[in-house]
Amino acid sequence: ACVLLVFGCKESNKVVENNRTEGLSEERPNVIYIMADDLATQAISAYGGIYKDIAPTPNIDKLAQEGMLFQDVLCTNAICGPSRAAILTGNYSNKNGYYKNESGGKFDDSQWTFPQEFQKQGYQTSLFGKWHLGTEPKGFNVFKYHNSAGQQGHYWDPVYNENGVDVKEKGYATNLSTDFALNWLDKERKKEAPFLMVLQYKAPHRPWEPDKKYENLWEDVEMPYPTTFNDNYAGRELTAGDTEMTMDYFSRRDMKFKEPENLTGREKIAWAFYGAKPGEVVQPVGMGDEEGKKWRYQTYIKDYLACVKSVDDNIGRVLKYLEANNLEDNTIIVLTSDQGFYLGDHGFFDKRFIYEESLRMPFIMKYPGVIKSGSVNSDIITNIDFAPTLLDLANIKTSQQMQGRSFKPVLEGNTPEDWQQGMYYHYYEFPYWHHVQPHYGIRTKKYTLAHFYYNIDVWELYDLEKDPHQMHNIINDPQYANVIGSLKKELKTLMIKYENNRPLADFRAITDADFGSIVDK
Ligand code: SGN
Ligand code: CA
Repeated sequence: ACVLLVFGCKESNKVVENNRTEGLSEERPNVIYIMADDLATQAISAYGGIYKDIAPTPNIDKLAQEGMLFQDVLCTNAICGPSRAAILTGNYSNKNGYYKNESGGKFDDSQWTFPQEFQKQGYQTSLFGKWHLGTEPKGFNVFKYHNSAGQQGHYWDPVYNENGVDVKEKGYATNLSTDFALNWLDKERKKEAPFLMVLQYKAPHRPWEPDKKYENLWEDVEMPYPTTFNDNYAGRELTAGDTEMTMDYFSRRDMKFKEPENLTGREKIAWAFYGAKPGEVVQPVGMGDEEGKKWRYQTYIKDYLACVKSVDDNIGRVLKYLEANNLEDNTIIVLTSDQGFYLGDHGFFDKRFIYEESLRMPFIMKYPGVIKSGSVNSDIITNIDFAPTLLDLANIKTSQQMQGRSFKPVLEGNTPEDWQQGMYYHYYEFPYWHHVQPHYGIRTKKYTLAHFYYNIDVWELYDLEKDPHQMHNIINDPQYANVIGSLKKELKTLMIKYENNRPLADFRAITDADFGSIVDK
């Protein structure tokens, strides 16, 4: 395949029409897949929201202006490893086997993944940044991934595994991962072949450590509060009301308390994580409850948004590189996150719930000539649809079975008539971290219906048109009896379709399969 590509097409990677070989057609665009970790749509100014003026993201916004911004890309299991596994395989957790982060297990890497297919079809492939599947990445000519803290990585002086060897680097992770990526683009890859570059930032994941230059960006500013900041969880006491992800659960490390000197390894961990358990609250001495809650939110949101600022800056570097090297026209750029995140919404941080802010993934795609610039789409798309779409756009045919479906027609502005009108969600991890009850459910344009089942039996229904902030669980409202009936039917149909229509005991057994604990970290 590479030989063909040399034909006068250097950087454009277009195979000359009459030199086609089987399996290849004329378009061989490059792909840059950028995924931040725990990046919420609320933190991206292109999506609007309360921080858009105070903490704008101009480079991500530029991508949106030149491409398509997706309003309803949803995560099938809103947590890191499981989402990544779903993205790589195009399959739900129950098919790819990676249900939970804290399984102590590993992604079954004997499975097909989309980067392997790109590589097989003659693409130069690379991965930089976070991998977090407990394995060594497959399908990449070159990789350099975060290999400390259980592959969560560190913000400062992180250890990366570079093609099988651990290397400790000096500097700030978001900048470093971009340096490695740009270096590969510029100096290392074979320029006669098209490329797939996967660039996955650790930021803005916990513990939200900003680059030095952004540490005090908003010192004198009081950040706005989300509408649902003071949610009292009425009608959801056993679900949203029984978590360890409210403003009460920030640790000393999160709140940037200064570590005492002379602590031993174990003591350091105990000190840093104080606050993350029930009953432990971290705030300056003398602060009252309400003031303390606000103070914790302010510390958190400023650090979080400062981490996002570095992500945005570094995306700007990538865009500049493409521009300067005449790579813009034939390169697809994706910007997404492994799931959404709560930025004080419902009084939370973290993710996991089917509730909107963690379910919704930022997703922006640019592909000049194919995607109309400045377009916005609101079809329901999920993270298992990414792999088939990218392969489709690269004209790679595969016999691999994926549960996801290509949304290439959506990108071209022609949503198929039979496109999905609802999506199936299922989260399995419990109780660590954050004590969120395992649940499954269906999300349509109008409703969210969920069943929380581990050691409770609670159904919830939200009317997204009347109650977009999901404050009113209307499962017992007789007016919705018919709606509930038909949603339950649709949910069942999806569970059968995705081969996950199993007894609750089976799901609970998945949750119970061994998991790590706070101390192990
Ligand atoms: C760590 C975090 C949790 C977070 C999980 C999962 N705790 O355990 O807050 O929910 O990662 O994140 S920390 O204090 O150790 O940072 S994920 O991105 O891997 O899903
Ligand atoms: Ca994540």
